[in-house]
Amino acid sequence: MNEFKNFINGKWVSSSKTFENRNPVDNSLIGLVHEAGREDVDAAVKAARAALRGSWAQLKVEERVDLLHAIVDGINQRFDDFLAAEVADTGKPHVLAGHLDIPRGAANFKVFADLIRNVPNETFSTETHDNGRALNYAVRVPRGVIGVVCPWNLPLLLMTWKVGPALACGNTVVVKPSEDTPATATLLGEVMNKVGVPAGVYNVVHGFGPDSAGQFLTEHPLVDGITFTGETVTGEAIMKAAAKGVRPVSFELGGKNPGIVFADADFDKAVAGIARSTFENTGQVCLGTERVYVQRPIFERFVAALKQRAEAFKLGRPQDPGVNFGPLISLQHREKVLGYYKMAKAEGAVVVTGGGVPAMPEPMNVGAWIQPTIWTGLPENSPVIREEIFGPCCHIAPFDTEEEVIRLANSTPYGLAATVWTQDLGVAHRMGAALDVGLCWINSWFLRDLRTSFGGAKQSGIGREGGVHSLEFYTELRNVCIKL
Ligand code: NAD
Ligand code: 6OD
Repeated sequence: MNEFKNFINGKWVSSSKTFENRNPVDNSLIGLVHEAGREDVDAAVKAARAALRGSWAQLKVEERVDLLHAIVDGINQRFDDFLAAEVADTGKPHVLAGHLDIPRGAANFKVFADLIRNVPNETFSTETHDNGRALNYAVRVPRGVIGVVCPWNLPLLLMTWKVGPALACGNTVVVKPSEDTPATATLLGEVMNKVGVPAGVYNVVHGFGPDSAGQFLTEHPLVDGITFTGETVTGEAIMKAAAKGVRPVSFELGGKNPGIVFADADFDKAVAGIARSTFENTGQVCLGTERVYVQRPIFERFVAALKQRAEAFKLGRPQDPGVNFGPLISLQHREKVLGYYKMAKAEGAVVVTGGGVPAMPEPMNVGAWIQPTIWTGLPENSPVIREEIFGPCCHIAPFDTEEEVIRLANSTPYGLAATVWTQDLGVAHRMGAALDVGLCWINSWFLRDLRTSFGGAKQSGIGREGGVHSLEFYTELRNVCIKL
């Protein structure tokens, strides 16, 4: 039986309380997770604090950079273990985890290791009242102990997206992985020890949110900043915890992202692009498209073509050849998504395809499988169009003018991402300027350059991470002023 223990100060720490970790493909038991109590979280935070002032602080930047590169090598050497662990936790196809999750898990350390060597600092020469001069220069110092609270959809990728810059900037971390995906964060502890990252720099505490490790971590007074990816409502709870002690937060939250297809778009590329943005990772991508707006002249043709794509997905065991569609993360999440499937029907949606649970052979028949689903015909005020579902589904509506689609796209409290399909450069630039989002992809989706800013507008987040933008949260800027 696998056991996922807490990783505190470089050691594996058991707990008297455990919970089950199940594989969503067939609901089989993967292992038992040791749930951290308040005292475990306290020990992890104190270990992180000691390393922050001790072993980690004593390293030169070059030595830290070398260690980050060693972590990259360590992940790559155990690529198959990370792949197997991520696939077992999430049920996602091998091909997806092998191309996206695990390589990005390694790349997130490399990009910030490379960046930290080349951070420019500002200096100002100032005239003084006595006709002398003063020199101002900025020093970046680590923020401190960072609490990292993670979701389950891209577990290693999204965790390292935070741990990479945090460590590069000289911070130490306590990570709380999602209760649904404890494996890769745990495995990373083995890599940290193997490559010689000092004890206490990287810690992992397992558990849930409220009254569990998530709450204990975010409430801990010795945590200097909290970076969180997850639901907007969870962000609100964490923000309350962070208010005590006025600790800064960096939030990547929910979305209800529009996909906009103009009549002049390259039709086949637009269909393929929207199929990917709607259905990749079984729709469990924060950047995913759940509202599609298609210009009227191509509306019917587009709906038919997307239906064909949705019906062509191959569901099955992650490792089987050709499989490109996995289950949802859990039976519990499936209940939530099916709730929206039922609501869409009750509200009179035309169910273009899907709408339920597919027939799967044993033993997958008890897994968290769901059909890719497309609707049309719902009013814009339907909860199906307004609320984040986080499943493999979208509603498609026609539009006539640019002004109309901008109004529709922006009429939500979220503002994470948009994908726009057009061959008109003028339209592309105007949409980039008008859409109220943190990320606007034109003729593409989830095309990431890790040096660019990442984050959401409105209720989709606070702050930006990525490249130099990560320095805003992971360092404090100190100005030193010297009277010459
Ligand atoms: P979630 O908010 O339910 O949980 C995320 C993490 O927060 C988990 O580790 C959970 O245990 C913890 N948590 C829950 N309540 C807590 C509390 N009160 N205090 C401290 N920790 C708490 O999110 P999820 O279901 O794991 O992930 C799906 C959500 O994440 C979706 O809304 C999705 O849009 C969002 N997401 C956003 C981005 C982004 O970049 N904007 C990326 C991925 C996922
Ligand atoms: O690519 C990234 O850096 C990133 N944060 C992706 C988020 C995906 C959300 O599910």
